[in-house]
Amino acid sequence: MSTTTTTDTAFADDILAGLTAKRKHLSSKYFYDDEGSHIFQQIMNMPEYYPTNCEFEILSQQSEKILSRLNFSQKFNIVEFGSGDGFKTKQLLKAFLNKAADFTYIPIDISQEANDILQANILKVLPNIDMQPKTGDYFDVLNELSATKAPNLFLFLGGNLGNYKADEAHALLEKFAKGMKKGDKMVLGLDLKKNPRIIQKAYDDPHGITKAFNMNLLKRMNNELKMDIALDQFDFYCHYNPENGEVNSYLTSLKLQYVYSEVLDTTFTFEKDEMIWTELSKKYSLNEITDLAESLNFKVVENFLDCRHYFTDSLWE
Ligand code: AVJ
Repeated sequence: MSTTTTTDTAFADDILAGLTAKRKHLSSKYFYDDEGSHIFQQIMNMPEYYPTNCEFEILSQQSEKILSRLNFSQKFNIVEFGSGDGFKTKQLLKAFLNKAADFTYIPIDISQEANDILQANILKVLPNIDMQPKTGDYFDVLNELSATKAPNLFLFLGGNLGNYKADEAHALLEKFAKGMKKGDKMVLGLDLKKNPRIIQKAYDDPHGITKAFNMNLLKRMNNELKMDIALDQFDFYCHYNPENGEVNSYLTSLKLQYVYSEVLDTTFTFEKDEMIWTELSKKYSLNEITDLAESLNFKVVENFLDCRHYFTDSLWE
């Protein structure tokens, strides 16, 4: 995920709406300013945070198998939504090139800077790749591409879909589907249900890095909305519920407190122990994935799992 993609007013409006709601909430999409993206890198380096390593393993070891299931007989596009630094995608691209696959790699990001960094990273190891990064909105680029007749492989990796509530996830995939033509395929990275302790530890980490990731949003509000939130008066809490596969994360107020925002010209009240919901990270079963795909008129071609069966790169058609 890239750095701040929304205008300041959208940020201000969303925070205002979230903090005036009966059950307060803040959107995890606002975690990723420069500092937040840096903290997320640290999360991905924690031993407890397994998804990154799992997906790296899958793409390192099974990309040839993924390629063989595509059945594309002509030059195709690999279109990636939210590619980050390309660390994992590089494994797939490398394997595809080794098999002499003929494709154009089209990573889409709203941030020009993210695209520049990604391009430099990829070209360093794969200098001969045909790469055409697009800067802009996912769906604008999708519209552009739907005019071309080359087959497309869409990549939505990293388990990012898990941050969307069920109806939002459905709506997002529906929009992807609208930009796809017959024969196009998509690889979705999805985190799987597993021993609840493993999931709990990946989010409630002993290093306090995930806490810092959440608290950074308060820092961001202090800076951008001219607030004076006392960071030590908030704590972080998260909980994995194995019955519905949801990790829900919160910032909790340690006392009754009032915080003023100059930008919003509003004073917010936080009760002692009041929770501000910050993030959903949904974990799926393979059956749920099949149902989700079918509800959108997709077919699951194959699930590519890591050796521990913690994560899937699910190939849909
Ligand atoms: C980037 C959305 C996949 O939900 O696992 C990591 C973000 N939040 N630790 C996830 C995250 C807390 C991450 N995704």
